[in-house]
Amino acid sequence: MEVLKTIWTYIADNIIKQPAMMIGLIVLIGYILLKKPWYDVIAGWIKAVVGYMILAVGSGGLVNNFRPILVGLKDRFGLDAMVIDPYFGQNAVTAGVEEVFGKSFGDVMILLLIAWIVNILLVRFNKVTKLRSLFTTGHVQVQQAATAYWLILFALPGLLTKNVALIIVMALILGAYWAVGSNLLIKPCQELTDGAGFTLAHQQMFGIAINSWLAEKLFSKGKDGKPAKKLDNVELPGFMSIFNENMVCTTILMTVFFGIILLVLGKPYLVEAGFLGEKASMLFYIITTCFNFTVYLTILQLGVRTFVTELTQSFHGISDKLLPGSVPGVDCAVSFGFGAANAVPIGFLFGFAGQIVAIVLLIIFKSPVLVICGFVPVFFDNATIALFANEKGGAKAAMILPFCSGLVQVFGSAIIAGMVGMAQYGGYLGMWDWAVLWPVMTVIMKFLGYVGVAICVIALLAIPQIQYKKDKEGYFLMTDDWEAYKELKSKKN
Ligand code: ASC
Repeated sequence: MEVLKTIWTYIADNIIKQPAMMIGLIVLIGYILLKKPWYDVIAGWIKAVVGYMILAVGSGGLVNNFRPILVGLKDRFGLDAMVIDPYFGQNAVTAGVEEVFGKSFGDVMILLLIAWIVNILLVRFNKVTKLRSLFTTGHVQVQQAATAYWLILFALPGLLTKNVALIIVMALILGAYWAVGSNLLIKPCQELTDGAGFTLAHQQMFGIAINSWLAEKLFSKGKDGKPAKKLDNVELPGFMSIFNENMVCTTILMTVFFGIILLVLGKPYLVEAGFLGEKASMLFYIITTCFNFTVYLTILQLGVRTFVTELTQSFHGISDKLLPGSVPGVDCAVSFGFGAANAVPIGFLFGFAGQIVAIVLLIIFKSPVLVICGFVPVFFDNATIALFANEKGGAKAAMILPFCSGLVQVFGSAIIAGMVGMAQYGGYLGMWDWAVLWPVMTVIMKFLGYVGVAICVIALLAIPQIQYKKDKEGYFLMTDDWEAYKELKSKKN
């Protein structure tokens, strides 16, 4: 047993929790199964790992540079608030799970392994389950396993003394959530990327699906019945036309936005917190910091371009031989390499506006739990939602829907984290699915016990069945052969 645990810890720490190595391994296996010459296998593996590492430099740069600025607001104004951010959420679980439930964080990693096996099995038997996608984003799986662990222990405290039942219940719900959520986004991703052959496996999968649906239903046609204008087609007049260029647009928007926040934080605070040298120029500090946003975003997109083709080509090996009809589920940032580039900063800003409105309302109504925006939900969730909303419903959808997402991220997180007692440990995951879907499931399980667990799992697993019923011919074709799928659709229209 000890030996198995050591092996698992080694694999978990070095591969599963490291998306670059995980993607590399998938590419390696895929190309070997495709019987590619060994040098192509090695080259593909290197491009996949390096590409993903580049992506991680971009997204890590964004997170590490801009998260402290947002969190700084909390310190600057002495707010006793919880931060909604996956890393703060994970810290809260690590700090609190032992105190509140007498459980150790180590159990979370076992949960992750078993839930992932559930995901693989659900895809392996896709003739029955109709599930086609495999989670590969280990770092978010760790954060989600940690949060799910807490939520489920809160809902079903009877499981505290039943270790095996606990793991089974959790793995079923989490594994089903991974498989069903990423499966929901296969069609939107194929449409966004014109058949690149991946889906998203992240923290706002239901959020994207619901917002894409809303975008289509509410925004796809203007008042005159014509298709709504997409962000890429909005031609701005006069000096505003400089916003048409993505790099310029992102830089200006972010400089205004973070510039204001940095000014609000003020030089004395920035110096004291170690952001800025005492003699340094505030003006140039703002310019450098804010321009870095565009730099990291551009790096991120380069990373995506480097590894996506390798991943999707090699995955044919896996989907031919091991998991028929499946696609890999990847980080939401991968979608930033596609669609309207301006949707990314626009979604971020409107999501932020929504979060701020929600936070002000929490203060006005004297909510017992106060929230401060975390960079990861406000940026990665809302930028991604805007990207997909723009595809389906155009520019208006790309603004209004992220704004509403900002509201629900704050309200949902405040309610659930207050209810389960995570708020007092300073953080909650805060991403869309964890602010909306998981709170709903937690309440159902809290009130209905094991019946509630059954309802959640059955409801999740019913979703792909409904998707399949609605399009039996196209359902598996869209992952097997995108061109043939498009032909089928155009014939039908
Ligand atoms: C998350 C998380 C991150 C980011 C990253 C986006 O949820 O934990 O580090 O989003 O995955 O690329």
